[in-house]
Amino acid sequence: MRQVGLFAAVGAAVMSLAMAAPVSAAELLHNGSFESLGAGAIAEGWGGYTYYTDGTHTGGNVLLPDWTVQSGSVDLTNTASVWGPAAAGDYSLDINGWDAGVITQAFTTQAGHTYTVTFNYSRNPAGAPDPATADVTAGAGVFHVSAANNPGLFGTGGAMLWQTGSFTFVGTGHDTLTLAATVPGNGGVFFDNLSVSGAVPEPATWALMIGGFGMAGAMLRRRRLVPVAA
Ligand SMILES: [Ca+2]
Ligand SMILES: [Ca+2]
Repeated sequence: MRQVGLFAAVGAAVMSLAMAAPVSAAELLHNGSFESLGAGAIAEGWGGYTYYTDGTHTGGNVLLPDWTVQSGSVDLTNTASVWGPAAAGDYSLDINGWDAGVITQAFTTQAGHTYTVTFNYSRNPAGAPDPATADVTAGAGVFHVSAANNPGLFGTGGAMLWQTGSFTFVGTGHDTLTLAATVPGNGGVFFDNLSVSGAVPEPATWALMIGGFGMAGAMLRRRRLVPVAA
């Protein structure tokens, strides 16, 4: 019983150290590639899916999974449509649904640690303004997307091309990623493949973890030397 208790105590100590350490390159975002449509989502007449603030689109009452539509509306479009191919998977997002959309996703960060936001962006090949613009923000970090009508950079209908955007921000403990259209209308900047990657452990944290494992091993070795009571 004492042996089991010791294992449990050492295990808990090591686990708490491991949990205190930032995980290298951990993905903090969910549904950043817009592959989850929401249970019961039905494609609309034009082939895609429009999500509104009240969780509705023409095909049914379905929320955009893991994201909150704060204002306006956004579209998800299929890779095989005029609004394709997607940068990753089968779907990508037009931040201008039937009007300028704003979506957010909140996540937990470690205060003072630096995080990296990466994403692919393009423009609606069926009538986006020139340029289509949108802002990606997280903490004090911001990326102003401007996608001009340039087929060399963004392709054409059914043959979309994608560019990569990236910026960093310092975590405050609880942060929010926001995608916001900054032009009106039903065609805007396209997004796909969004990622917020976590902090890399600092040398001091690694030393603490390795020390913890070493201490656990020493405690177990010492315990083995004590004769077991009959
Ligand atoms: Ca995707
Ligand atoms: Ca649209």
